[in-house]
Amino acid sequence: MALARDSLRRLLDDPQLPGGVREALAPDFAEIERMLSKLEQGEIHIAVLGEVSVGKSSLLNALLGEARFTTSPLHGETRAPAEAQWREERSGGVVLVDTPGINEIGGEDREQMARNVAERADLVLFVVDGDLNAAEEASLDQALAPGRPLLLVLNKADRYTDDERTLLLERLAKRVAGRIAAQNIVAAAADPAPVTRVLQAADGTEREERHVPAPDVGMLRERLWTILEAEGQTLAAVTAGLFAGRVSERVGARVVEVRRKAAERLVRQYCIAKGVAVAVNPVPVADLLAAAALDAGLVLHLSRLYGLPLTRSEAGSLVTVIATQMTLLMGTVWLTHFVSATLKAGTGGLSTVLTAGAQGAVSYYGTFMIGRVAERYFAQGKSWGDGGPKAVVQEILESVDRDSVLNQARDDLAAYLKR
Ligand SMILES: Nc1nc2c(ncn2[C@@H]2O[C@H](COP(=O)(O)OP(=O)(O)OP(=O)(O)O)[C@@H](O)[C@H]2O)c(=O)[nH]1
Ligand SMILES: [Mg+2]
Repeated sequence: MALARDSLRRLLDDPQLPGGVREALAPDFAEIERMLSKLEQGEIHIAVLGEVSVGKSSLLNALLGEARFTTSPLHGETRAPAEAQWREERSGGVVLVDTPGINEIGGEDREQMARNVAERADLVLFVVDGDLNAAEEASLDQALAPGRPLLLVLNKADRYTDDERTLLLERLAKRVAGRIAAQNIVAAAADPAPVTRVLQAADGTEREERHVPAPDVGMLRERLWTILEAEGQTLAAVTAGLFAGRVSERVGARVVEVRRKAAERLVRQYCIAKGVAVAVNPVPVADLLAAAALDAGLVLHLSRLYGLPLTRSEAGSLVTVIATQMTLLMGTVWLTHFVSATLKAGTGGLSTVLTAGAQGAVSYYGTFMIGRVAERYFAQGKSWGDGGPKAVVQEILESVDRDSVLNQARDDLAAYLKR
C-alpha cells in the first residue's frame, strides 16, 4: 500500500520531466491524483465491462437495489462512465462504476472511456448475455490484469432453461479455462423479462397474469463479498501499483517522443542558420568560426533538452570530438567544404553565387550530423557506449541518407534565402 502510494507520488513529483510532457499527460496525472485519494480513503472500485445491451447498467442497479443507472432496450444507452456508492451494510467504501458498451457502432471514444475505466478498476465484472464472441474474447484478454479479480457474468440467465444455462456456463468455463477460475464465472438475471402466467379460478375460468420476476444477482453478490472480504484493501493497492507501472511506461514513451520532436526542430533551425551563414558570408575564416559557434550552440541546446546540461566549453569540445570523427570517416565531403570555402574567397562574384549554395548545403549536412550524433550521446545518458565516438558517428553516417539531407538542405536554404 505504502509502496503503491510512493510510486504514484514519485511520478507526480518527478522534476526531470521535460516541459510538454506533463501537459500532454495531464489526464494521466489527474488520474494519479484521484488514485491517491482513493487509496488514502480505502475505496474499492468495481467496474462493469461488456458489449452494448448485455445488461451492465441493469446488473449494477440490481446489486444496488435501486435504479441508479439508466437502462434501455436500445443499444448505447450508457454514454459515459458513472459511479454509485454501494450502500449496503457490508459495503463500506465500495463504488460501482457503469461504463458504455464496447461494441457500439461509431462509439470508439466511448469504448476507449470504458477501457480506461476498467483499466483503473480494482475488480472487473465482464458481462455477457450468451456465449463469448471473438470480439468479446479479445476484450476479455485485454481486461485481464495480474492480481486483479475479474468475474465473468452471464446475464439474462432468465432467457435460458436450467439445462441450457448449465451448458452455457460449462462452455464459457471451457473457453476461458486458464484465464478465469471456475468460481469466478457466475450467472445472473439483472432485469428478468415479465412472464405471463395462466391462473385458474375455482369456478374453472382462466385468466392471464403478468408477473415480473425479481432480479437474481445472489450468486454474483456472494462471490463479490467473498473476494472483498478475503482481499479487501490489497486490491486497491494492486490496482494503484499496476496503474503506476502503466503510467510510468507512458510517461517514458512520451518523454522520448517529445524530446525527439523538439530535438528535430532544434537541429533543423541550426542547420538552416549555419547553411545560411556559410552561404552568405563572404569571408571564409569567419564562416568557419561562425559555423563552429553555431554547432556548439546546437549541442548546448540539445544537452539542456535532454536534461544533461553542458557548459559552453564542454559543448565546444563535444563538437570537436564529433567533427574529428566525421573528418576521419568522410574526409572527402569536408574537403569539398574547404575547397569551396577557398574558392568563394578567391574569385568572388560569379563563383560565389555558384558555390555558395552547395557550400551552404554541405554545412547544413555537417550540422545535421553533429546534431544527430550529439542527440545519440545524450539519449544514452551522456555516453558513447562501448565503441566510443567513432562507432556512433559511423553508425549514424551509415543510417542517414546523405542525398536526401542535402536535398532538404537546398530546399530549406532556398526557401530561407528567398524571403
Ligand atoms: N431478459 C432479460 N433482460 C435483461 C436483463 N438484464 C437487462 N435486460 C434488458 O436488456 C436491455 C439492456 O439493458 P441495459 O442494462 O441498459 O444494458 P447495458 O449493457 O447497460 O447497455 P448499454 O448501456 O447500451 O451498453 C434492457 O432492455 C434490459 O431490460 C436480464 O437479466 N434478463
Ligand atoms: Mg448501460
